Amino acid sequence: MPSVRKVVDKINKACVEHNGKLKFVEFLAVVIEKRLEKVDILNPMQNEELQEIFDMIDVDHDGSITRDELVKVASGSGSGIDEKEVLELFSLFDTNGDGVVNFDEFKALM
Ligand SMILES: [Ca+2]
Ligand SMILES: [Ca+2]
Repeated sequence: MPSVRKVVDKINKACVEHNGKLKFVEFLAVVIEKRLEKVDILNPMQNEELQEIFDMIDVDHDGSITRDELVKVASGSGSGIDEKEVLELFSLFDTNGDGVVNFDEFKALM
């Protein structure tokens, strides 16, 4: 998926520009790298931290992340990711393909 690689570059650039304050964007980059490169994460995030990020994306707090929510948060994060790219990323998150990402799926990404 070469376009996803491009998204990772964008995200990494955004992280540098925002001085590492974009926790969610940083998380995205880690997950994508792991899924695409099959690398082990040296410092996986703790449950608490993951929950914090999950809640950030789960705007209506119904316990699952929809495409719309991810698009809203990702495109509002200053990362420069556009909607099409977010939708591509969504399929990496939604491992069982039911159209939403729950916390178990989210956790399993780490
Ligand atoms: Ca939700
Ligand atoms: Ca799912």
